[in-house]
Amino acid sequence: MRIHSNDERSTFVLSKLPQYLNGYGGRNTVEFAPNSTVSAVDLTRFINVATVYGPPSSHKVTGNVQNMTYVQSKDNPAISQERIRLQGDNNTVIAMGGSDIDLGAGDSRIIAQGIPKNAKGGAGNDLLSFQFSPLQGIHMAGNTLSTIPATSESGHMDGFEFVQLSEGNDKVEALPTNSEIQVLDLGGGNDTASIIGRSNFALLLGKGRDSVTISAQSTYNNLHIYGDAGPKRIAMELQGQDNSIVTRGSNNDVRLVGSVATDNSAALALGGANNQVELIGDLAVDYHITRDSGAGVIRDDAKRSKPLHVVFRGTLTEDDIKSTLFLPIGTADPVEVRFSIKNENGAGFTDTLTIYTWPGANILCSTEGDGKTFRPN
Ligand SMILES: [Ca+2]
Repeated sequence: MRIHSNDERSTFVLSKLPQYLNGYGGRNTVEFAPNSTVSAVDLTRFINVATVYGPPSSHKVTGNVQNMTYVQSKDNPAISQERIRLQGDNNTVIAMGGSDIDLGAGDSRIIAQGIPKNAKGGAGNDLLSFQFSPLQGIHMAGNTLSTIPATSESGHMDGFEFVQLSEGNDKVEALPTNSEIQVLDLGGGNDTASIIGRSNFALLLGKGRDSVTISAQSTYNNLHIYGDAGPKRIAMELQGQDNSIVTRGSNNDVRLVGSVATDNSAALALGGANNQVELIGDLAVDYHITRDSGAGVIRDDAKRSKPLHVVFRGTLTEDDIKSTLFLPIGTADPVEVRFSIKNENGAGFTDTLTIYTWPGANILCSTEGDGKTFRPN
């Protein structure tokens, strides 16, 4: 059987697999009829077809295709046994839970509706997305995936550089230290993440009231956390260098704990006002602050010998900064260093950063506006 169509947007409803089907122009769709008994689908038989809805009885899907979306049939529970083996770039598989998918070479994605039994990204940059999944939470231990709360649903994943969660309130635990994940995107919503730190990794918190714990099982560097609007509560155990936390909303609560095993460093740029930072142990911190940052507080536990570097960003110059030092009254009291930033119209100082630290603490300041470096007095 050979089928040709000249329509811009055609839908072909098939009961059997054609020798080939060419949709020509437009974005064409292939569907299999509910009574179709096709058990193996070769996607290369569909030319100029953007989307294929799988047959209800399929067990095997293959093809070296590009820019194609394959949607698993929802109607047949046997579909959870489906084996999908693709090659090529920019393909999308919309998969029900339990499926067995290998995206092969090329950059492609799985939009998962549940935990896949087996998901392989293969070579290229691949995305495993739970953006539209009804799951409340995902647990990743090694390369094993399971649900939170725990059910019998579990699966295997590897070869995914990007993992994406939903716009709802997600929960994610652990992170496979032996996987290729570079970016974990929690999406919007009030998310909770408990993650083992790994190098060259970005955690995107999106909007919402998120709560994150990063623990260290071994040294890691270049772990970066980005938060959009909404208060973030972040506890991070550092064991390595060049890590960072950047947020855009106010009322963040950040706790950094430095491991004794390594030199530790992190840069903080917390958006908005009323940020609370706690520094535990020996770690170098660059704290970035801008005008209109409101009040912020840094509490230092005194064990740190590495510098705390306050970087005044934007047009701020040394003349815009006033520092005040309050010496401790009792031996158990901290030194208080308070920075105030001059208003834009020059009428007084308002936005303040208060640092509670200890005598001898290494505090350094610099301004972007005039490029000066100074110490508080
Ligand atoms: Ca989310």
